[in-house]
Amino acid sequence: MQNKEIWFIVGSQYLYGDEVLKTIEKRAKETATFINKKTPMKFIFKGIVKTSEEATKLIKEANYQDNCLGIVTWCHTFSPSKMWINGLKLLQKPWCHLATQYNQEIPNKEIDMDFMNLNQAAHGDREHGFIGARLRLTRKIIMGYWKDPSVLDELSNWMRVCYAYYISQNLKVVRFGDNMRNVAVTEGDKVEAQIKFGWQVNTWAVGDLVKEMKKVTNQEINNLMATYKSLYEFKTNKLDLVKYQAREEIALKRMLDKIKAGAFTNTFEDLYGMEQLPGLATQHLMSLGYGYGGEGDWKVSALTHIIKMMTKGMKGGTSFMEDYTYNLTKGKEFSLGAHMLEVCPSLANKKPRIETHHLGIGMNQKDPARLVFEGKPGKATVTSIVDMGNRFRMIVQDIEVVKSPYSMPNLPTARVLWKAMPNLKDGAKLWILAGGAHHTVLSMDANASMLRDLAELLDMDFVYINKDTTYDSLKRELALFDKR
Ligand SMILES: [Mn+2]
Repeated sequence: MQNKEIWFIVGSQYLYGDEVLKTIEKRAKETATFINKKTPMKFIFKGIVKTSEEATKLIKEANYQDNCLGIVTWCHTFSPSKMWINGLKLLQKPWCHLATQYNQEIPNKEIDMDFMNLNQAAHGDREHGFIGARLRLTRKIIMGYWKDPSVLDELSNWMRVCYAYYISQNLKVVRFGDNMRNVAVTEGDKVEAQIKFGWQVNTWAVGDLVKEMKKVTNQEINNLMATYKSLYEFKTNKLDLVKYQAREEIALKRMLDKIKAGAFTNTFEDLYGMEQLPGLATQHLMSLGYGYGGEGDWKVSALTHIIKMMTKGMKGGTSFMEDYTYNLTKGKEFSLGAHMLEVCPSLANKKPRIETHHLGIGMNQKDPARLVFEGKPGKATVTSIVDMGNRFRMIVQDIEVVKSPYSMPNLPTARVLWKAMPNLKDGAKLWILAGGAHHTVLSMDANASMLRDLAELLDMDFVYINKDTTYDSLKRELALFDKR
């Protein structure tokens, strides 16, 4: 992410004379230098645009340069928008309109008509905003003083979204085995997903993975076992079962890296030649940033990877998740999320334990080793992508992960307990109404605003269930989507 670039393009015109343009250039450089230090990507000043030709040339260049992941425009003065039309029509990278101005305050004594002409972002932003709206272009609008921490936060998050968009456009997903038999919500149109999101979703034989597993050496397994020992607490003495997961992890990683894939799926219905469903193996791979989806769910696998990349370096955690069971007691309404095995340890509240247990479901011949832990408390989102036939839909819900009052000593899997917004009863009802899946990405780093921006860039419908969402408002929103 640090090596990628966001280009800063400043709009103006010749009307105010050379002095004004020189001042703007000086200030634009100062602004770019400041923002560059406070945000996760390189923020590079690319020039003052004064004519249609200049705008078009810069935007073509932004499209062409792989390292440029988006452009930020600022109208220090009034910049007539007809000169932006030809350029913006060609724009293929994310666009942010930064509505800011150089000075924070109106200088009471100094202000005169020269000052007004130099500092007229309020004027310029409206002209610039109109052409974005008129061209029906997807754009992020950030308004506020450029040194304000909240503006820099918004800008940083938007840069992360640009990175997520870039990751999405280049993502390969490896599927071992097909979708779980008869399941609908995990299905989808892979061709449309590649057109819209860029995802290349392809299948690979489980037998190829087994072949790769056979090539893994004892030395490689011992090295990974040492890593496991440094990260996790061993609560089993069946080391052979754990070593088998290490073998699976090494083989999986090797295949993914060879193909340059960032995400994978498998299914307990197709484990030919394997003794265990990858549990610990998948969990550790997720903690390294790989996406995962159970039961062939390539949509959630891709999304797990994208959100992990988008939130790289942030402090929370992100995982593949599944809604399992409820606590419906009044005043203690919770959702319990988990999976058979595969929850990412980035959500753990303390050192995860490696345990081995029987897993009745699927083709397991031996007890799969897995990480068991409880999720750390805090605000989070759960996100699902479903295929509605003519459109993809992203559904996001705000949740709050709580410290569990239940120790659940017989539950042999990682688990996360949360309160859904606006409350469990309405939250689950709204989720069901919108058609959200049981598989989600739970993230303690990605907020709804980032996910909304991502959904918009990827051209899908966005449903946000939060503390203020009502049944009536969501009904109306969904009716609008269905008209598309
Ligand atoms: Mn599942």
